[in-house]
Amino acid sequence: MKITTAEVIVTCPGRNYVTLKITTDEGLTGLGDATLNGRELAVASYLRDHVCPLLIGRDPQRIEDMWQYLYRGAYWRRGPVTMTAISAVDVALWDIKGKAAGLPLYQLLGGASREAVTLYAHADGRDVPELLDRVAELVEDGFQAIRVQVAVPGLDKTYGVSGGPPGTFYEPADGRIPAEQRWETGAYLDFAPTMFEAVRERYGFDLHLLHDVHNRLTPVEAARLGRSLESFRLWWMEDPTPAEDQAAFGLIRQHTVTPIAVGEVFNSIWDCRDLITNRLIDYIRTSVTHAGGITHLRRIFDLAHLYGVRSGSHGAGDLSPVSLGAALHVDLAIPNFGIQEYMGHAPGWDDVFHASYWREGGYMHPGEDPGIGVTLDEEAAGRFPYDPKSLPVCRLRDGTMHDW
Ligand code: KDG
Ligand code: MG
Repeated sequence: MKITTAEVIVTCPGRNYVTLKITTDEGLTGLGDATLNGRELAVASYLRDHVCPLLIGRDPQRIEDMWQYLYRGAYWRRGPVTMTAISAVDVALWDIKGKAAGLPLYQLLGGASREAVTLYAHADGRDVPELLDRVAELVEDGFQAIRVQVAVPGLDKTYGVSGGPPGTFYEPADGRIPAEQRWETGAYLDFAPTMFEAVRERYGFDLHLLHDVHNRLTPVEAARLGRSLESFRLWWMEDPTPAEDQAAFGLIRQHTVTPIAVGEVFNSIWDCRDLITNRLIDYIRTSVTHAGGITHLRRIFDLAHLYGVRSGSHGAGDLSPVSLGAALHVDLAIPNFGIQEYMGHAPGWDDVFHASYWREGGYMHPGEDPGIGVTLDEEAAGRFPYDPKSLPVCRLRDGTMHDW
């Protein structure tokens, strides 16, 4: 079998998505998600200009060799743009392999280790009563694990708060130029326990609660937050500090037993290694789209398994349905699956993408179609042209740049 074409499709059915489509001389096609939110065209160019020409004529069945060829073969390697491009090729080749075998991908990964994939959904509120209403809707819908985010009183905008119904798409902001948000750590640290207190008071401890700090704290502030939330028994506290400084997690760990999840911006096993092997985190958030595709993500999860760390893949709405489909196959197969983020996709996504995956309450399954089970209607994709957007940036009250 040989690759005959490799095309990049950029479309915006509610959000911008970049999809790689690989076709073979046997008429099989495979899709991979190449979306890097707010930097979509950088990956599209990396693929079109530097990667696609290398694929033509190669054997799509040699997935591991292709991965090594694109990773080791590039002197300027790693980084989000390169690794998102490699991920897309890898996922598209697994899609082809599944179709060639006539099997859903999870069967090629060793078969199902569970009946379905447990999800966590997003609830947010402009205040605590609004959060409680959103949580109620999700509980009604069957979710047993919910990420909760509430606007910090006194701040104009808080990360993760849309004020809309569950799954509302609050990022990116308005256009090419990033919106600027203000941040006040003290107000957040004082306020955070009150939202968990309210949810626990209403729902007791049957519901799993998660929270994304989104890199806003210093290590000692994160330690204080983790400790202040211990009695609410979170499933995890995500990205408490920016993960460039990995030794910081040792400090957080010394002070709190609130579980920690990190890694949605990681691109390779090298980013994850120290946090995993030093047992500084409990969940690794790497995704099939940004951490080298199925081939590399499995390697990360295998390492994590040795150290009792479980998966908790990033699944925000800026990762495409192709990404979600691929993630569900991995989630179903690996031994150390933890939880899968589920945000859903903007209304209209299914005009462009068709998926065999299905959801029942708080569970999903990738379906039984051969390969990944997600297809793209190119004619429909053409009706939703690229719409340039940027993620916001964040400053402290005095104007100092901070982490968003
Ligand atoms: O593109 C950035 C988003 O995917 C990110 O802000 C969402 O942190 C996020 C999450 O946990 O879903
Ligand atoms: Mg996050």
